[in-house]
This record gives sequence, C-alpha cells and structure tokens, in this order.
Amino acid sequence: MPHWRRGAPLWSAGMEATLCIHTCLWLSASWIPLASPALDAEGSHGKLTWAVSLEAPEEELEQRAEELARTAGLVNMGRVGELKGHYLFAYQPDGHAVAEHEAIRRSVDTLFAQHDSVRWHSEQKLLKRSKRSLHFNDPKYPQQWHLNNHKSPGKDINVTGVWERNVTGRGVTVVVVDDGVEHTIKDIQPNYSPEGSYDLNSNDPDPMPHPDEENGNHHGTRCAGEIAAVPNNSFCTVGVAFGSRIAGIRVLDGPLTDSMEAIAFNKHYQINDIYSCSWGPDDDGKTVDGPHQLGKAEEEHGVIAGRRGFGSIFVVASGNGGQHSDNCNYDGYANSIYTVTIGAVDETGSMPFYAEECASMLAVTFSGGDKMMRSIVSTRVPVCALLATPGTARTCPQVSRAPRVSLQYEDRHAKWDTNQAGFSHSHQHGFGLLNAWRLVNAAKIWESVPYLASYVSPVLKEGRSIPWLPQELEVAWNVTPADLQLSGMRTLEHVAVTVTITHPRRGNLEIRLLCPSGMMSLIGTTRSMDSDPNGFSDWTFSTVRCWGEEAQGTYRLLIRDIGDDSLRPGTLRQWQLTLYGSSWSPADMKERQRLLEEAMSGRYLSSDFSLPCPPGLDIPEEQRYTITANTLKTLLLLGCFAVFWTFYYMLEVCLTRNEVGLDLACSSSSSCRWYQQGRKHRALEKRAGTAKGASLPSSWKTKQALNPFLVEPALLDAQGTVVSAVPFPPSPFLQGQDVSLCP
Ligand SMILES: [Ca+2]
Ligand SMILES: [Ca+2]
Ligand SMILES: [Ca+2]
Repeated sequence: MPHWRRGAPLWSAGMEATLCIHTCLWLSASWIPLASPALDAEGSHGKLTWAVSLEAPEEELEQRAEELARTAGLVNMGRVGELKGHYLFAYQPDGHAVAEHEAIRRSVDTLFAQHDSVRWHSEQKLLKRSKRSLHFNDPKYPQQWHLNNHKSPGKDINVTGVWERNVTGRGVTVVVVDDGVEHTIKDIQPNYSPEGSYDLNSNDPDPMPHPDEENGNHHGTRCAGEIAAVPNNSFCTVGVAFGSRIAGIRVLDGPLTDSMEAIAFNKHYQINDIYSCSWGPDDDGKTVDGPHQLGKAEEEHGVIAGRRGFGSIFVVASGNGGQHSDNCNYDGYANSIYTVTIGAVDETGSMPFYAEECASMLAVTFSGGDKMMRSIVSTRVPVCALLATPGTARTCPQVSRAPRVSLQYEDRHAKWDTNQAGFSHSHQHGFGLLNAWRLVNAAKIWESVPYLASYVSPVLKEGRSIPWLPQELEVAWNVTPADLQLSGMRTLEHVAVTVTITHPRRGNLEIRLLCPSGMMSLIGTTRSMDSDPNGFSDWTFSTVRCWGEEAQGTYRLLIRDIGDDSLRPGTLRQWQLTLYGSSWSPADMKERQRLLEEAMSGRYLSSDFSLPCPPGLDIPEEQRYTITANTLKTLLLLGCFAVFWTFYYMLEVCLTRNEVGLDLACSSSSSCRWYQQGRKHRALEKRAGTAKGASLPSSWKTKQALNPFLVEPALLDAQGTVVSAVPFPPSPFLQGQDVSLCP
C-alpha cells in the first residue's frame, strides 16, 4: 500500500474523494507497467522501484522528480503512463557498493515521508496475476459450439468474455415451464431451485418428469441443462448461465387447461425471474391459437407484479413450423406484447428449414440446422446426448437471462429494413442475433424505460369485401397528437391490430400493416395448409418493426386474397388498432442508443460498477386454486353420483304416485285415520267423511310411514277409504305436531 506523508490533514469528505482517486491511480499505476515494456523490466525482476506522487506546479514537476531521485540515490525512470505528477524511481547499484535492500528501503521511505513535495510513495511489489481463460473439464463442452465456436470463430453467442468477468447468472432464477425437470441429475442438482418449482400435472411441489413408453419427457430437462448445467464437474455440458438457479414447472405432461397455463405463468413469481417457455400451439401451418383469457391475464399480471414489481420475463420460441409455411404471427404467445419472442439461426447464421418468421420476433439465436449442421448439446437423461431434433426450443434457454436490447446482425439470407428510429429488423431474424457480451454490457448501464403508454382506436366497422390479387383492400386510421395526449405516448414499441375477417379459406389471405413512417410489417402470411373456413375472429396480430418510431400519423391495413376465384371473396368485418409505447421522444431513443454503444467496451463489467436499484415491492405469492386433471376427475365422479341419486329419487317418486293412482283400494280392513289436534283438521275430517273414494294400499301406508312428505295424502274415513281430494294441509311433521298413520 502507498505510504502517505506524515502530518496529513485530518480525515474529511474531501480527503475521502482524493484518497479514492489516488487509490485508483495507484491501482492504475500498478497495472499500467504491464502495458509498458520499459517499466515492466524494472518492476518484475526483483529490483527496488518506487512509485512517487509529487505535489508541485506542473511546470516544475520534471525538475522536482529529478532532484528527488538524485537525493534518494535512485534513478528517475520517468512518468508513470499518462499520470501527471507520478514517477517511477529505481535503485540501480553502481557495481561498487551493493547496499542491503532493507537499508535502502528504510532510507528511501524516510526521505520520501519527510519530503514536502511527496504526496505519497509506494514501493512496487510483484503482483500475482493469472491469465484469464476458461477451462472446463465437462466432456461435451468442446461440442457446445454455440457457446464457444473454435471451428467457425465468431459464430457463437459471445458469452465467454462475460463468464471471464464473473457474470454467470448468479442471483437469477430461471424457471422452465415444460414437461418437468429431472433435478436429481448431476448437472442440474446443485443449481436446482425447489422453492421456484411446482408440478401442476400432479398438483405437488416436485416437477420430476414421469417418463412413459410413448414419451420420455426429457424436453424440460434438456432446456434446464442448456440454461444452468453445472461447469467443471466432469459431467456432460456447461450451461449458458451456469451460475443461475433453475426451477421447473411441470405442466405439459397431461391435459392442459387455460387455468393451468395461467397458474404456471405466475407460479412462484416472486422467486422466479425468467419464465422459459419452449412450446406453443401446433406448428402445423393451419393453427391460429394462443393463450386464452386466463393465460393472457396472468401474463399481464406477471409483467406488472412479478419479480417484486420489476416484472416477470417471459421468453418464448418462435416455433418449428417453417416447413409448413407456419408463421409466428399466428401464435398468440409469440404475438403477445408480454413475451420476448426468439427465433433460430443455424451455425452459418442462416434460417433453418424449420424456423418460423414473423413481424413480432425480437431476435434470433443459434440452434441446429439440417442434417449437415451441428446440433446443440445439452443435458439429457440418463446421460448427456446430442439433441436429435433441432428446433427453436433450443434457442429459448439461451436468451433466458438477456435483457431486451436490439442488436444488429447482418446476414445475407435475411431481408433487412431500417425503420425511422434507425433499427434494422427482418421478419426472419428480428433485430438480429443475440450477443451475450453486448447484452450484459448494456444491462450494466440500463435504466428502466418510462411506463408503458398505450392507445386504442375505436372498433372500426368496415364490412368491406377483400379483392383478389393484384388488387387489395386498404383501410386506414389516423392517430392525432390529441389522441396521444392522455397517455403521453411519443414513440412506439409494439403495434397491434385486432381483426375480424370472414373468408372461406383463411390461408389465402395476406395482411400487411404500414406504420406512419411507411415501415411495412407482414403480419399475416399466406399458408397453403390453412383451409379453415371461418377466417379470423378478433385475432390480434402484432409487430415490433416500428419500435422507436413516432406514434402519431396514419396507420394503413392492407389485405389481399391470393386464392382462386372459385371461392367467394372474404370480408373485413371490423378492425381495431392498439399502440404500445412510451413517453420517450425520438431524441431520448437516440441518447439511449449512444449510451449503449459507449458501454460496449466492457469497462463496466471489469469494475464493481452498478446503478442504484430500488429494492422492489413486497408482493405476496399468489395462492390460487388449481383445477388439475385429478380434481376434474373427482368432480366428475361426484357429479355422476349426484345425477344418479337424483334420477333414482325422481323415479321412486314417480312410481309411488302411479301406485296411488292405479290402486286406490286399501287392502287393510283396519281404519286409517289422521289424528290432528287443530280444529281445521277435524273440520277437514268431517268434510271428508261425506266423500266417496277407495281404500289406501298397504304400500302407500308403508311409504307414508317412511316418508310422510312423499306425496299429498288423501283423507280417509274410518274404513280406510279415500274420501277427499282436498288439498292436504301443511305437513304436521313440519309443524311439530303428533301424527299417527295407519295402525
Ligand atoms: Ca410431481
Ligand atoms: Ca457439467
Ligand atoms: Ca407456429
């Protein structure tokens, strides 16, 4: 440590700042020699050297340094790097008298400590530094080309530099919402988070998969391994964020309901930071589906209240229906404004055959390509294995710890358009290939954007016919500054359009949306497999291609029909425009871009730099009742039981009535009589004595005895004859009176 001059002023805030600066300078001085060959030679061969900080007018510094060095019997080796007033002095024996090092140290230290011009001095010591490079003994790590590509340098997610700076996902919990996570295997167990996990299929806290003959249920485990596989355990692979905690929610191994999906999206949402969902509706090129009412609501709730109010992060894969011309704009999870939609590229940076494209895709990352391409390796039971089938599921875990920033990645296979804000986007690759180095550098200085602002247009009733190619239907809606005044929105993020269209063959429609800048989004692509005759009913398409552009202006919706004229034309019934954005001006956007680019050097990673972060809100875990498959079965059984007894009861009542009606002859000769206490009953009995009727059957008596409420009894005379059809008075049982039936 440096020696401070004796008699220094007392400690003060100003001193603290100065000390900080000096310590930094000293620390700087200690590593600057590494970059300076002359100083390195002196400092690293066991010779005595001192760094000295001088206090003097700038023009006298050199002279003072020379004089001081001479006085101390040292040689002035010159200024330390570019630091004004900082010099390196070395002891160079002249060959005649080699003094004891200890004696020299004492004398030099004493001189420097007493000298008026010396602010501080420090003898240079050898520093122990090891070169930073990563060594993993995991046998499959060399095959994890997406993490570190030796064969094609640069064709990876650029994560190793981030790991070297000890950014490994520590403090973050990622939850894999899937068919379970085999958390006992060696590569996952140390990072497993039981407190973030749940099994919605069996309604218990353990998401262990249930492999069966049809399905091994390894999908969730593979994703978990790709995210957080433990490094240097001589087993299998290394996870992309191997310092993170990994949880599992088992929900895909059994019947899935909207409520189950909804619960999964908010399960342990104060523990889990990132929800990795590598699944979605069928990628068959004819499905249009997404989260339903509850799922949508829980996604929104998670984004607002999850992660102590900072918002849960939902990452979804764009889909694997590329070979069926499927498009992720027909997938409500990918379309949602609450998810980060990630597509796939192969090792060459091209779009693989299975990958889906859409206007709502934010970015892409690496996955396997065709058979000639290398796949992604991940953890698998019972042992580590190459993933047999490529897919965008592989891409999802890689993004699971990434904040949302745009990256530029040029690929000749994709068609890129630059929007008004200067962001390049392609339907195939979103805003580009994820780059962990850039993302983490950006995250270090990222401050929250303003609250989401939105604008919703009225429902625009059209009822207009959609013409065939080459003509098209165009409708427009102008958003004025007055419309945006209430929310304060200036710039766009997502633009969404909700349409109701009738058409005899849905896959023949092509829908485009033009933002005020003219930026075009192909939100509805034609799909040869989709012959659905019902069109679209309130389906919401979204696009991110106008991100950062000004919100006000005219939005145009263009629809055309590429089908044959044997079908009747479709009709645009109605549409509605929804804008999501913020109060940031285009200038604010530019400023943030500038800050990000400035931060890309890694200087914020190398230090303990961190931005102040509020502690977050104290939001309790949601306790909601789950309707699982087992609960449904129990309810069904109970329902059947209730229906059976109701039926039986009604049948019995019915039969009893019939019996009374058919056989009114009282088989018993003994008299049946109602003994009532009140005058009314006696009067009724008297009246009944004059009426004619039949005797009461024994079965009737028995039934009445068992249950006097069964039917309305008739009044009987002394011979047991039914004598009256008068309405029976309120049941004496209910009135608490004594009742006697046939003796
Ligand atoms: Ca379980
Ligand atoms: Ca491992
Ligand atoms: Ca799809």
